[in-house]
Amino acid sequence: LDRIPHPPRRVPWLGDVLGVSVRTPVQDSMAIGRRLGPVFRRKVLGKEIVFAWGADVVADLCDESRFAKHVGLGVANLRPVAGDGLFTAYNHEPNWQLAHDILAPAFGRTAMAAYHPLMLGVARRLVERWDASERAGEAVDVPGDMTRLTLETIARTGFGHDFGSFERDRPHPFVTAMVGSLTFAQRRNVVPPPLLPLVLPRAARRNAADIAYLERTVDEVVRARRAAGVAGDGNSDGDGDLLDRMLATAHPVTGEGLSDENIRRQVITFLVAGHETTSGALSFALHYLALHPDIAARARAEADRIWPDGAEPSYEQVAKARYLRRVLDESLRLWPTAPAFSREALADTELAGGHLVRRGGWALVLTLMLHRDPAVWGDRADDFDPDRFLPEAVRARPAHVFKPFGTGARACIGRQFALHEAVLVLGLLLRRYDLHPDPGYRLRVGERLTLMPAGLTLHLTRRPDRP
Ligand code: MNH
Repeated sequence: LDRIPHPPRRVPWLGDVLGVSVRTPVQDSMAIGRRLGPVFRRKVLGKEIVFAWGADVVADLCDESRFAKHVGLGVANLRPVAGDGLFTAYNHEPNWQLAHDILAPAFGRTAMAAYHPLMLGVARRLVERWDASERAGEAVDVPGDMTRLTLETIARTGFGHDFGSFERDRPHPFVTAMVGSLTFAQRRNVVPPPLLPLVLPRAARRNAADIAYLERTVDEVVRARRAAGVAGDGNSDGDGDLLDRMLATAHPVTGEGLSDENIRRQVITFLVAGHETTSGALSFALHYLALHPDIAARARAEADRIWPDGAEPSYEQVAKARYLRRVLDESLRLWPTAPAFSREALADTELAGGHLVRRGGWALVLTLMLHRDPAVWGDRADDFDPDRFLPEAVRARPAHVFKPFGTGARACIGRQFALHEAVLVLGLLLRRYDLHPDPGYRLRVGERLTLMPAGLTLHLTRRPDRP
């Protein structure tokens, strides 16, 4: 540990607090990491945290034979909300494997094809809203509207629930409560938990109320489904949506099902994880498309080619939008909306650069910086260029340098869901509108464990030749 560089001025007791911002911890770490190099440490309240972003070190940390997910920092701080739900479960908790086995088929091809018409239906609601803004000559609130879209999408496809986000002027209280508890979880990294009620009494009370609201909401969703009748026959490849599977499916081998308390944690997990990061990814992509008309034109030409005459995209056609997918990948490279993940050593081992790690020792992978490592991405790594994801360019790069969805057994279960939804929506929007940036807007990235372009608005004009 002694060989790993840390910021020069350490304050007794508090550690490396100089220059630390509670609001943007990941972007702060990026600034520090640029100075200190591919592996560095920061001491926060007596806890030494090792950060890694160099491609060779991260490749080691992604080696599943030596490392596994570590539930630490922000993820651990979400345990009061998400408990042993899939995202926050410890590797050794039996509910992780059980829920993974029961829910994985909900993200297979057959299930995804069934979500497609529901996703289209939600996208139509967004288009109605954007049409109205366009007619009124008003700018659209991109993160706000992408959050409406992605929340409705996961709620309807996964749970048959309608939050009515498009009928509301303000965010749904579920979103407000979620943002509150994510922000609080982020703050808990810099205030020791026992002190929280003392230092932030109002925030701690607010957080308890937020969690209670999230729980009441999901309990109501589950109650309504039980009352309406659960589909499926207890067979893991049976039909039904995510909630049906949670309620009715028994494990294919053991016959075990999820407990009521665990289902509550899974529903919160999926409603949050299933929309927040996709919303950010879509928002960043729209930001870059508006700034780069040439790239938008190429993406639009592809959308026009795949879906001519204003026809509605079919499930299979979405996967054919390779350029749109590259736009999305490039947005997730520059701003991976889940900007970090942690890995712990399964046994004593050594990292590239000669750093020894003890069994149980862990490091935070700064995906945000890995994705800009000049050794991999060149000296123009901060520029937006979707052609970095041309197949031959991808093949020329080493493995483990692009990790927006994490890695290994605990990587994102919703990856295909997010990519399908995002490509579909970007295609529909580009086909219908020209996007114009607000000339006064400078990208500001807000953090609440996840990343979001703060205050992003766009002006729209309908394309004249499009129905
Ligand atoms: Mn998602 C895990 C990023 C969309 C549900 N997700 C992860 C991890 C990352 C991630 C990174 C791994 C975290 C870690 O190692 O600690 N997820 C994303 C991004 C998007 C995304 C960038 C969109 C873009 N995620 C989605 C969607 C869903 C979802 C959509 C659900 C429909 N994600 C999850 C779940 C996990 C997860 C559940 C936990 C999986 C596990 O540990 O088994």
